[in-house]
Amino acid sequence: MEGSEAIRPDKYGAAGNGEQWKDVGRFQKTERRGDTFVLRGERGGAAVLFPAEGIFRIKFFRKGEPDLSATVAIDPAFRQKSESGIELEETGDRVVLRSSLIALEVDKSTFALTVRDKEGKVLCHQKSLAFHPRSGVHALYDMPQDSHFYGLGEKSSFLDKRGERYTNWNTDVYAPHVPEIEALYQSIPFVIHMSGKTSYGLFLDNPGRTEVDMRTHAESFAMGCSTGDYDLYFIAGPSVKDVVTRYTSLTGRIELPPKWALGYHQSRYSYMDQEEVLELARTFRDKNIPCDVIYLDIHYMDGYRVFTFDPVRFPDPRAMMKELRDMGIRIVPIVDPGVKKDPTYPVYREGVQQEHFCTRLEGGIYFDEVWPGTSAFPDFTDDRTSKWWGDLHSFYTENGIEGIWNDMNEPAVFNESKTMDLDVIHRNNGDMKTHEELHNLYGLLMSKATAEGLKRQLDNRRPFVLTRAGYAGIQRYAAVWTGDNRSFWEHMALAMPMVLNMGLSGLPFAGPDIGGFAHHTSGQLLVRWTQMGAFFPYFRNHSAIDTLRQEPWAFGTETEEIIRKYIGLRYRWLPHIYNLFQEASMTGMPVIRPLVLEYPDDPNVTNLCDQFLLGDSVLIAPVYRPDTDHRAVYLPEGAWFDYWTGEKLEGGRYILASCPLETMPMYVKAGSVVPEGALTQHADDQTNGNVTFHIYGAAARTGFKAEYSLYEDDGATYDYRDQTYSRLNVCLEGKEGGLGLSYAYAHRKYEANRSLLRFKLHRPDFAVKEVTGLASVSAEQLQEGAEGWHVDGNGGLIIQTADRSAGASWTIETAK
Ligand code: MIG
Repeated sequence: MEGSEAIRPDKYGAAGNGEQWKDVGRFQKTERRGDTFVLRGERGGAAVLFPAEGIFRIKFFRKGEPDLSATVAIDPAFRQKSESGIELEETGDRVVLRSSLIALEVDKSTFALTVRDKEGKVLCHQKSLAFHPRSGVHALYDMPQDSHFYGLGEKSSFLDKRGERYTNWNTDVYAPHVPEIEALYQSIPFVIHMSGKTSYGLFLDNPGRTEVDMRTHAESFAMGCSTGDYDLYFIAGPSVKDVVTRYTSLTGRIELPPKWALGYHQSRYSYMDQEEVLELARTFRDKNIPCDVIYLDIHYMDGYRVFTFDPVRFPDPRAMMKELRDMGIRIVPIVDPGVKKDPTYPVYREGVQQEHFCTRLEGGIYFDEVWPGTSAFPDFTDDRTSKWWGDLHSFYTENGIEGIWNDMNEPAVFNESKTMDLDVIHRNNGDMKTHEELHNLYGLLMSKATAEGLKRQLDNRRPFVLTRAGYAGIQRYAAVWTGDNRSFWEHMALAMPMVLNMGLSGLPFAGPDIGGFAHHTSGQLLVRWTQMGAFFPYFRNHSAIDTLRQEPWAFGTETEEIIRKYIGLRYRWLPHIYNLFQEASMTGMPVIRPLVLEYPDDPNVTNLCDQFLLGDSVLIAPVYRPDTDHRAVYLPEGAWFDYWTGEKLEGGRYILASCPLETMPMYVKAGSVVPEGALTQHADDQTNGNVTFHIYGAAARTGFKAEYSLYEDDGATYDYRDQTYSRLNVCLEGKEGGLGLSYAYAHRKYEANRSLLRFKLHRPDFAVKEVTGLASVSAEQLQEGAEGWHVDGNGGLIIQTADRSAGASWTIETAK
């Protein structure tokens, strides 16, 4: 394979100094075209645009005129967009472009770039940028001693990427997922650089092969591409959160998923026939283990032909689907891109006749080997073909299917290069490109076509798409699972930094195969992995053919019991998890977060990735080693409550947590609120919408405040876009002589099916005298649904009330 070889900095010395590499040369002049600035050098130059506040785009070109087109990664609203009001300032030795938040300075003699904030502080310095005469562009950036790196999507190794080097080239890596693997299934050439208290992001929007190297040079990091343009977005902070917010405004945010997609999913390569699938579903229900989805892997198809069911194994898919739906279980079938070469197969025939497949320049379809044997590959770069592919999904939706699993879409091919030949041609809506130039877009475009097709067919219901391959912006179309991991404790641990960095890369809806895909899991590993998975955004147990079965009951009753408990916990926590997804859809903030996102000033957490936060206030510390009943947990500043024992713990230190097999350490921050719903067997069961707001560490002093804003909707349709949702605000506030507790609907166009709301104050720092306006009731009366307040054995205060649109407020009087 040719590519980044050509730009290996260790081969050619510092970029721009080698014989072959040529930089832009001395600055010549600036041309202003409306809101776009073209900076010309002796050789080529760069166009600069300001698509949004705190972001500029600089696209380098070798000669002639810059091409300002942008890839599908960029939200359409920001393609070619530039803000007005940019000031241009030219002095003897530099040109400065000044926007409201940042200024870009170009050194006239070297074309080096310096980015400063409003105060003039240097944020980023691009020392050099050079073109290789054949192809490839390479740039070096300052890397101070205290630099930390995050993002980069789906990569192995630890959270902080300093000292690593990665290639972005979507690759089907069955094995091994080890630290030295530079490329996996997803490519997100976006890196967050944090130095001191300041962070910024760089997004190199190039869907060919790109490289990010934070290892080779002592004081610089490098970002380069092998083909195509150096199309760079600088994204200002100053905090990592600011960078993530801006990056996701540029590349888009997730759509609110259907609630069922947030439940527990069960998969296997493969559940072989209709009866096995039904039996599996019945077992979940018999055993009272919640489950929303069963996956159909490749064996469901007729000779691996996509858009077919095997007539022997699945003689009546519609009846199967109906029976499953009555149990509250959905089917998500796998769809690979390869279309079997078979002149009697309608999809193949139509594809050939309507010219939907990738071709050679010289003419003729590109064929290669995948599961169905010799296959052709749809050219999703053409909107016409994507529409065709999307429409084909009516085959599934007419059978009651609302979710699709896209696999092998790197694309993976059974040949030496493991992917499509680089000289295959993509029509690309008239702007023909080679596969080498567009490789990393293939998976994204397939999932985009799928999501858009499903949407057209689902009549206002939200679809679910799961993908293995993707590129920046994939979050707009699909959730991502991290491919073929193994049932190794090491791979369970690896999933934490991987999924956390995916979250920082705009991709909050992600997760690994729980229990591990290849190799054989054990009861203990499955328990520990399920405990962790219960709090991961995407929660699916999947395993490979020829491995031990790993359904929740596969290892006996003790492990089954613990797994049931943690899957149940996931369902009880769904109101909170759904809320976090809603936040992610609005702001891009990840659902699970590395501690460094919330505690950026704490030097202990810059590379902490064996524990994580769910939202901003729940700390999850999975156990990822065998036979372990204690582990170290770092509690950041503030007070924390042990979720299991209620014990209050001071943060800013390490503690040793006890963790027998049935316990995964979890902590809730003092002053925070976690809503919990009823335990259901599937996420779209709306029969009991009662919610309990758990409030931790209430303090009877002015200044204490705990708040929560609960978003709710039907969890299934797009009606929320027409205001059909509700927002319930809860507030507990310390004041003179007691505390005020209130709830109020800020918006209530959707009404959850419930009669009661409950508030539980865990370990308040006071004793309760009374709650004005409410009766004191017994535990039994609470059980029966009475309104009132009650203090339990641990001193916790429970307040139960009818759910009223008008809301209510009470004063909690404390005993002196
Ligand atoms: O070459 O469809 O990552 O989840 O079970 C293997 C069979 C193809 C790879 C996926 C895996 C899936 C498997 N697929």
